Amino acid sequence: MSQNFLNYIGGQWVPARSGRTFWNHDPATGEALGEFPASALEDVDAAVAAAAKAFRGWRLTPAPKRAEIVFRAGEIIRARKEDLARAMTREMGKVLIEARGDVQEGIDMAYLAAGEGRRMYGVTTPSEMPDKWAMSVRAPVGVVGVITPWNFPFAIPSWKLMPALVAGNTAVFKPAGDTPEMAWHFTKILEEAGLPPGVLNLVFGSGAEVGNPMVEHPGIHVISFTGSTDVGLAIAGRGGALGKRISLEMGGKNAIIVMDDADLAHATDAIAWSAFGTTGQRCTACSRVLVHGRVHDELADRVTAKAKQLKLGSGLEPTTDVGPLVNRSQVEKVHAYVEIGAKEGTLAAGGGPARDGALAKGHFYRPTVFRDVPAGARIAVEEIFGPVLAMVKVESLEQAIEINNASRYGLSAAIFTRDVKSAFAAMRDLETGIVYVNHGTTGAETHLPFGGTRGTGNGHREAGHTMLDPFTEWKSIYVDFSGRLQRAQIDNA
Ligand code: UN1
Repeated sequence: MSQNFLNYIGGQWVPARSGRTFWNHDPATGEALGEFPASALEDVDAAVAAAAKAFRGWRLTPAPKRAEIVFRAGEIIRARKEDLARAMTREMGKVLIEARGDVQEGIDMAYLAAGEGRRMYGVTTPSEMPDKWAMSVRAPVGVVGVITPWNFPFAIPSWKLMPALVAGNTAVFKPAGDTPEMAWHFTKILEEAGLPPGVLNLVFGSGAEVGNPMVEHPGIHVISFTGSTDVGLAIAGRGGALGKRISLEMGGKNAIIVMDDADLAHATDAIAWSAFGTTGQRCTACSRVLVHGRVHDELADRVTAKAKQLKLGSGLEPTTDVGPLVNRSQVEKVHAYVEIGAKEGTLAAGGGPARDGALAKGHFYRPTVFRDVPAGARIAVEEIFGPVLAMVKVESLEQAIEINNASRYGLSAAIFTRDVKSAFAAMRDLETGIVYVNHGTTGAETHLPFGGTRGTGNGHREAGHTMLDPFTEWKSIYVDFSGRLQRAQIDNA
């Protein structure tokens, strides 16, 4: 049963001005799910105007009151967790337990961000002059533009929009074309929670027709983007030239290092979960294992056996381990890499789409393992964003760390070892935004900063105690109560 959905602009649910629409589809069955406005510049203009208007009142609403609305949204999300998770699995394919986890991140983030409404600490410091008071406070930036991907269609909008709104900004939100329905639920819930009209505006459509006009729009002051490195860098270039603040979360090529003293059964479970969970479509997914030469063959055998056991199917089936890829072009991209990999390493599991029986209608791809892959091979270096794992032999921890740090990306890395010296050296020397010890590369918790180095980001961190940083300006305030001219750096020198 399909449904029609509308943009949300200035507190009204409205179609695209052009009347054009697009559809989202169930990647497990190909079924059309819903019809959404295919918006364009004029819709972005309307959304920015509504956000600018709403900013006047919202920024003056006390932060604890703004935060209460976000808290209420968390309560609504919690009450609807199961329905939201099912809608997510239908819309983008990940298995139900993972979809529940994605929704849970939204709940966690709502409660965490709501708490900031009663903190949002500033800093006071003594003035160098007598009878003068000095402090720094956070101020909202204005209208923020939020552009989100399909792989975490609830968690990622939560990381961005909840802190942005608590901080007193208003927002224009453009979700990925593959997962508009989750963005609709997210927005509807905030409306129900009591968000005033215009504070959050939802505009569906493509990157070219909605995303680019947002980046160009003089009324949008911050762009917060999660997605591919190529698109992110283009946004940074254009937005930077226009003087905007651009906060980016982009690709990853996350490695798990396995030392020869590691618990290989534990490492195997963690590798399989990190590499094939969400069908490999996490920025944090493990796509390469840097394994000590002494245990490479044993670990490769174990991981291969595990990959072959995983059951493909609809994410709604409780027995399914791995759901479909999100769309056909992802299948094509993944398969192109697998063909490259076949020339670079030894194919040990998977290696092609799965089309038997009920799988024929969906975008399924077999969990794929390559062993004996050279560290410089394309499948060991480039982001694939699918269920493809490259196992690379290393001779030492130093070599593993060097390979990890030479990557274009720097989101997450992990080490399996029983040796405290290796663990602490890895914690110190791995140049990624997230490091795990005896744990896979996925599963970041919302109350720690999330983001990466090098091609993964541009220095910003989302969530955690850093959540307000992309969405606030620091304002330093001096209050002189001396009643006379006082000249800093001069009268007291
Ligand atoms: C992402 O893939 O962009 O750490 C987000 C994790 C999840 C979030 C992933 N909590 O794997």
